Amino acid sequence: MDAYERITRNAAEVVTEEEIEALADDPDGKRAYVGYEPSGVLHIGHMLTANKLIDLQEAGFEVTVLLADVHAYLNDKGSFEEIRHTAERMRDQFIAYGLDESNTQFVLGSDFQLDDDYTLDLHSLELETTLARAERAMAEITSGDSVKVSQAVYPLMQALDIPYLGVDLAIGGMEQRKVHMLARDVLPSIDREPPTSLHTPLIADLGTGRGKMSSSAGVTISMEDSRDDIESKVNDAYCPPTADPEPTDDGEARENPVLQVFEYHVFPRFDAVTVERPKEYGGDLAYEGYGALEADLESGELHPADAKGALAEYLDRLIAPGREQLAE
Ligand code: IYR
Repeated sequence: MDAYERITRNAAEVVTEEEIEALADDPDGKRAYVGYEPSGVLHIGHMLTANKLIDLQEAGFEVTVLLADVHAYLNDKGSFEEIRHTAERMRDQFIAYGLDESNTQFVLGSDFQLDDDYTLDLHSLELETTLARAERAMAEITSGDSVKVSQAVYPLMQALDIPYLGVDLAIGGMEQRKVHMLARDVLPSIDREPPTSLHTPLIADLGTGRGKMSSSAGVTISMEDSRDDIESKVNDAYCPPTADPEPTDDGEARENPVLQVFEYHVFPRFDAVTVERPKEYGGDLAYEGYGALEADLESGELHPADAKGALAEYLDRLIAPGREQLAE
C-alpha cells in the first residue's frame, strides 16, 4: 500500500485531495493531530480516529494528541480540576491501544491556549466570525439547546490550535468537518495557512444501526468493557445480512454497524480475520480484507451470528491491553 492509500483509506472525506497528495509525496517529519475532549475511558469513537493516527505513523508522520481540557471545559463537561484529572488517565490508554509511544506527542490544551499570543489571535478570529457561523460549526459537537458564548469561542480555538501546534494535517470524525471548514476560511485573516483535514466516517449505533454510535446514548464499546460485555453487546447488535439495510418505517437511514466495525476497526488493525465455525457448518472462514467478508454476509455464506462471534473476539483483542491498563 503506498503512502497516499494508507493515509486516505477508510476516510469519509479529505480536504483537499491535492493537499493530501503533496503530504503523501514526502510524509517524513510531517505532523498530524487529533484533539479529544478528555472523557476518562477510551471508547470506540476515539479508537476510530486513533486508527487513522496509527495509519499515519506507519506512513511516516509524527503524531500529536491534543487532550483538549479547555475545550471540554467550554463544552460544559465539568470542573476544570476534574477534566484535568481525566486527561491524565487517557494518555496511557492511547498507548495501550496501539499508538507508537516514541512517535506520539501528548499536549494539554491548557499548556498553550492560555498564553497571551494565543488569546490575542483568538480575539482576532472572534472579530472575523459571525455568531451564526460559529454556531453552525458546533451543531454536531454540542448537544445543549441554548447556545452559550463558550460554544462560539470553542470552534475558533480549535481552528487556532492547528497553527499553534504546527501541524500539517488535522484529523477528526465527520462531526468536526464544519469546524475545519471554518478554520480554512478564518485562519488566513491572521496570516496563517488554511489547514488540510481528513475526516473519518461516523459509525451507526451498534444496537439499532441508526444515528451515530456515541458514548452518551445507545450502545457503544469502551475500554472498560469486559470480554462478556463485548460479547453481549455484539450479540445484541443490529446485523441484517446486507451492507445496505432498508431505512426504518419512519424514513431514518440505517447502516449495518457490525460490518462498519469490521471495516473501520478490525481490518485496519489485523492482517487477516478468521471466523471460527464448527465443521458441520462448513468450518473456519479466513478473510484478508473487508470486501470478502461483506460479500459472504450478503450471499449467506457467512451467518450474522458467526460474524458477530468473530467481531467480539477481535474487538476484545483490540481492547484487552487498554483494559489491563485501566485495571492498574
Ligand atoms: N472538537 C473535538 C475536540 C477538539 C478537537 C480538536 I482537532 C481541537 O483542536 C480541539 C478540540 C471534540 O468534539 O471532541
